[in-house]
Amino acid sequence: MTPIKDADLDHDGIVTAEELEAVDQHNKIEIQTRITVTSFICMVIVAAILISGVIPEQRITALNPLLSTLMLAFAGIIGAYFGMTGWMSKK
Ligand SMILES: [Ca+2]
Repeated sequence: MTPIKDADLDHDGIVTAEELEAVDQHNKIEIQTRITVTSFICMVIVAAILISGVIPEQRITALNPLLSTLMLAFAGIIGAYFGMTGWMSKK
């Protein structure tokens, strides 16, 4: 999970258009993977905080619509990632 910084993949001193395109594609997928992993970690952290009892139940009830939307957004990011990678591997 590391972006490529040096676009000269075969180390011949010349950066071709194909190498640039390959590095761009790789870095794009890496960033999407990071966003997805971060979304999953945030989902787990939010769920853990809600279960832990640190926040009073009244506040959780008041924030219910916001929390539902947040969890749905995280799940949407994760679902879109898997859908997109599956679709891209078929291409
Ligand atoms: Ca090269």
